[in-house]
Amino acid sequence: MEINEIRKKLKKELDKARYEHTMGVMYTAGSLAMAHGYDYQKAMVAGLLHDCGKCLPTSEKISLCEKHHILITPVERENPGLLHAKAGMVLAEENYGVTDPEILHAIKVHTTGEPNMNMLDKIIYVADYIEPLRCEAPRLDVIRQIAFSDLNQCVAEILYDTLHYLSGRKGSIDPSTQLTYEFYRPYGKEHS
Ligand code: DGI
Ligand code: FE
Ligand code: FE
Repeated sequence: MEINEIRKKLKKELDKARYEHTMGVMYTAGSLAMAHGYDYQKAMVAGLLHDCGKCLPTSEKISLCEKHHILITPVERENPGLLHAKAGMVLAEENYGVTDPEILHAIKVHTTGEPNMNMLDKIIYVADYIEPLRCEAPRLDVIRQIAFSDLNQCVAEILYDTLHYLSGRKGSIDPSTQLTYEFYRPYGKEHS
């Protein structure tokens, strides 16, 4: 599918706020790709589709994963919101015709991250957190600046803040989030 066609379809599938966020992630991912020497069109497609599974009912997220034999972890069962990443990967392939394995992988890991991510994974992980409409996270100004100079440090700083945020809320920390933080912690500079 062509990017404009994907946009039209997504506009119907997502609520208004999620569609606006999606546009922000698409353009931010494209810009980060330009800054770091990655294919910006591919980054835009991944950004555009990263939350394509977000507005499905929980039961559908679960059944899509089960149908495709994708493992649902105990933490994902407890916090089914996390499943929009894996369900989104399936939808991107089935309903939006994505075949590029890098794009599908970036969608799959965009919520928790994963140790040793490739450049597209990091671009989407970071773009999702810093897109212009995001406003609730702390120290977004410094994180936005780091994003355009050092992706590994940026991932480390985002995970540090995310784990702090999650530890103050009910709902468990996904092992992938913890493992990703441990992998990227050495790249962090603001907190060591
Ligand atoms: O889908 P978005 O809202 O754009 O962003 P996202 O896919 O990064 O999801 C963000 C939410 O995911 C945010 O509320 C924090 C939550 N999250 C991230 N890691 C974990 C987590 N929630 C739990 N319970 N455990 C995690 O490890
Ligand atoms: Fe998401
Ligand atoms: Fe998102």
